[in-house]
Amino acid sequence: MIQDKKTLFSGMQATGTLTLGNFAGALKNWVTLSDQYECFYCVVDLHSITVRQDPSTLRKRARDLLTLYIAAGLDPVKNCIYYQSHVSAHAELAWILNCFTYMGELNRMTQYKDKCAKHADNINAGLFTYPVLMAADILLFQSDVVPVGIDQMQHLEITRDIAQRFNGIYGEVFTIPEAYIGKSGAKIMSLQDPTKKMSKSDENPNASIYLTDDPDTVIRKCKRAVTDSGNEIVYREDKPGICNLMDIYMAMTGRSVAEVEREFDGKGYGEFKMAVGEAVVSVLRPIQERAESLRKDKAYLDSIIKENGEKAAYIANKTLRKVQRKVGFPDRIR
Ligand code: ATP
Ligand code: LTN
Repeated sequence: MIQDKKTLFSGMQATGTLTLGNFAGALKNWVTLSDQYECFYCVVDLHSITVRQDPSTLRKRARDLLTLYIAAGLDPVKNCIYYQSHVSAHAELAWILNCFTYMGELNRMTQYKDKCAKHADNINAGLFTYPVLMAADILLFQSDVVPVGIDQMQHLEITRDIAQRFNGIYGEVFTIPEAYIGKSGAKIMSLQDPTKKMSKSDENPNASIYLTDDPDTVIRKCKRAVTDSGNEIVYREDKPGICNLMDIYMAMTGRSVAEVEREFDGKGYGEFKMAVGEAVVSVLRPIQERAESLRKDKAYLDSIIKENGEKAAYIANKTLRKVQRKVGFPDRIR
């Protein structure tokens, strides 16, 4: 098979309900890019257990996440949407790459430091080697591009370093991937504290808009969003609350800073917040409706899960076998 398209890989953890940050920073771009690339969209459930999870909740969230990928507009026939835990090559390559990654490199990861501070009672080895598993995800598929939010840039850098190190020893085994960061929405901040990233694991439900929020909830959260003193809608460093709402509005409507400033020239915060809320509702509503009908079609979802899992495993195993041969593991006897 001659493949003329480049390869795209990305994933999300099934650790909670997706937020507008996940949508604006990642999922929205996945949909935009999906026609141009051969795409793999993974529900990274192996990563999820680096933080303690309730088993039945994790299983449900993983299925909800996979459903949302499709509901957001990813065609599961053209794109390979699957569970990481169904493809054992992820864990196998991660082990090998662990042996090509230095403690010092992992020690510098800011997400690791943040998670340690947040989960001081469970600083496990998986949390530490999390970026190596992420590198394995990406490198297994010889990915060219990885669309993520800005917070994942450091993990992309270490992935490139590991791949280059491996290639330096064994020859051109891995494609060196590039991050893709969208023009708007790459870092949506908390609605309650615009200096902090909007995160699905934030305890305060008013800090995040969830993709499952109904219209009234979305509007209420936007109205209550913390804003700055003054009343102008301008994109300026001393106005982090307004900048964040503008980022959300731009990500939802595709408009530029200048267009938004012009649109709300002379208007107050109240009117602007209402417009942001309405823009979010109009994007979320169709996704929620599609998710609702998909959830009812159990047999369809199951068939997608099975077929895509098998396809991902087939492709991933090709890279894994090559790596195993390179490092000197014995050939399989057929
Ligand atoms: P958690 O709170 O469990 O750490 P999270 O909300 O940070 O999760 P992830 O699963 O780590 O979400 O991230 C999934 C994708 O969403 C990644 O590409 C990440 O960069 C992106 N993303 C997460 N939060 C934001 C945000 N606030 N703004 C933009 N992109 C984001
Ligand atoms: N660490 C990522 C999730 C993730 C990922 C990946 C993203 C795991 N493996 C591979 C892109 C490509 C996060 O968003 N927290």
